[in-house]
Amino acid sequence: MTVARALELKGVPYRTVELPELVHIPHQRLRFGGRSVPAVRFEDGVKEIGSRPLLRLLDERVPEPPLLPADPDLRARVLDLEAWGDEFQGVPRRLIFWGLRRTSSAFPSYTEGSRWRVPAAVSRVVGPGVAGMVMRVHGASDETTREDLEALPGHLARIEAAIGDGVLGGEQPNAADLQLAPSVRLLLTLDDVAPLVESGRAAAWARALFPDVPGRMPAGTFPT
Ligand SMILES: N[C@@H](CCC(=O)N[C@@H](CS)C(=O)NCC(=O)O)C(=O)O
Repeated sequence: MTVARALELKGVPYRTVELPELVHIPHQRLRFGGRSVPAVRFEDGVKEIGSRPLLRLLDERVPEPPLLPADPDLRARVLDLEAWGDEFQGVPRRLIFWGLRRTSSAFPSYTEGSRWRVPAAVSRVVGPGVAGMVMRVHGASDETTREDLEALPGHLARIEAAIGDGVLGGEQPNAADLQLAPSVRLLLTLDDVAPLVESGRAAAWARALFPDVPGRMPAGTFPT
């Protein structure tokens, strides 16, 4: 979502290649020399992997609109938030797969619109196993779920403060907006967690930048 929005903001037409979860790791190694998505191959053959390196490269290739402020102090704060955002991705990622292992009926909602959409009947059977495997890849467990939920108010407070300071949520989305808003938007797909996010300005900011995100994890998935 981060890179797709950056391409759109820069007016760069692109085609999305969707890869099935887990199978993408060897594919990415072969094609991009790394194990993760997102990655981009430009028409001139230039390839890059990783949301942050990709946004730097996009600013070089298509300077307008810039994703980093010209003011050195603001730029440093945006880069700092973006770097934290790269780590913060792990929170919704771990929570969603922990939730899917427990509530596999939610799988189809997260694959809506995908060419790899999983029929409900199939996801009920294989879902918990797949979610368990993906949890291992991302280091998710009952303990990380507890830690992530307990740390969430602090993380959200940092985002709220940055919105309050105008570093996030400005007229022109910057690299930190594009990095953090998708993670907050994904947290809003978790009915148990959404009220926490809705209590501040982060929910409206994330929805404004990423209105349509598939996925709905029913309430009661996470222990009260
Ligand atoms: N944080 C990096 C990597 C993103 C990332 O972790 N993507 C996941 C998507 S599920 C992935 O491909 N993980 C595979 C792995 O790292 O094992 C970025 O923003 O580009």
